[in-house]
Amino acid sequence: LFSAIEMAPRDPILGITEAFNADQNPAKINLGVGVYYDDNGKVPLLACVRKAEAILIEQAAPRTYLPIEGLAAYDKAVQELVFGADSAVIQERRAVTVQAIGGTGALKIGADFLQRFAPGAQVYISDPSWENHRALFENAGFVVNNYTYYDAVTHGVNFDGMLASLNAMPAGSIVVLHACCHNPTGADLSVAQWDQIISVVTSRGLVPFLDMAYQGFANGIAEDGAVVRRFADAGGPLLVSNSFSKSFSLYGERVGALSVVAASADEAARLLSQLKRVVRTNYSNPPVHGGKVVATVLATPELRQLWEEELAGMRVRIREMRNAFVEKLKAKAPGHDFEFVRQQIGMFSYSGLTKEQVASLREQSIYAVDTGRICVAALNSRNIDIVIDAIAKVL
Ligand code: PLP
Ligand code: TYF
Repeated sequence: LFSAIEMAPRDPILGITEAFNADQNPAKINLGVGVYYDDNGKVPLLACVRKAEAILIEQAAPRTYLPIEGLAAYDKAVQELVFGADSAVIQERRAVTVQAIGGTGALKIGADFLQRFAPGAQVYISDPSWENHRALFENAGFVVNNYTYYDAVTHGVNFDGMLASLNAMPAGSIVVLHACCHNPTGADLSVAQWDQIISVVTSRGLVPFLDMAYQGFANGIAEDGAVVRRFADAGGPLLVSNSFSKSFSLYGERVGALSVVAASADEAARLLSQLKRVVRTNYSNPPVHGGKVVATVLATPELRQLWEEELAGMRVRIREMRNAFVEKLKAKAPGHDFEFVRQQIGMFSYSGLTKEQVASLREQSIYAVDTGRICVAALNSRNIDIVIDAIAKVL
């Protein structure tokens, strides 16, 4: 039965971590995977999370099954975070939210749900996008296409190209959009550009699927979430996957959610029943701990305040690293212009480094993605000079 099975290709990003882990050089640096490290090079355990966990341990609650759609307090808190507590979609009970196993799980529930009710639609993802977007929607049975997004010359968005792509899609197509902190490029749309995108998506009858894995890492929690609210206000169907892996530094707890906006409360109830069916036939119900931690933080004013401060700290530190990267490279490699790294936003930068240059960096035990994507959130005051020297050398 199994003898003819071939090796599956490695995940291009997680494969880098495997190679990094196997590297014996104590000075190795991993700029591959999208994980936030603090200035000591450690993945932080946020103080708001520690405090919420202390409360939960004190409660010593039994570990019963959660409902299929997850912890009610979590779903409510997520919905308010994503859409705003005073939003029309919440007031009118048109939004449904199910807890998911990370942002990936949320995308998967959404993909399976759409495949059931829009099997003929095609999916469009940005060129380039997070690698898993394509695989995930293909696995759910969709044909996946690219829409124009990145402009390698400006290191920003090819906005006219993106609009042209959207205008060429058949009505009913599913468009996966990065709500903020585009992965892998770090190139985001401006507020005015989003307005145009929302208008085209709505008027052409496209189905927007917003993926928000980095809320709070661009300009702030409310600022980054504003695009979701504007889509919700525009009417029409809307799917939103969100993840707390990065914003709560809870990667391994797998905490995310899928929210879907319906046309009416009645439609929303029917959608929820179908989403629950997808969950039930995949993993029955989600895990308890991460959802409780996030729900506790979001619903407890002091902890929520602390979270917002800690998230702001991560956001500011990444921005400092962008500035340091640009300034230091300007000094070490004056013939090269990396000013665009300052304009890019979130954890990543499409640095423009070629595959060959990335390979040369790896010989110095510095790991980046073949595409030239580097995780700016993995730079710190101790490793940045080593990275800059190595980049200057390969340029
Ligand atoms: N979507 C994007 C754009 C991402 O970069 C990630 C990164 O992990 C995810 C979804 C998945 O989130 P999670 O790790 O919570 O599954
Ligand atoms: O893009 C990244 O690095 C993060 C982490 O299959 C990640 O989103 C990468 C690959 C993957 C799952 C998560």
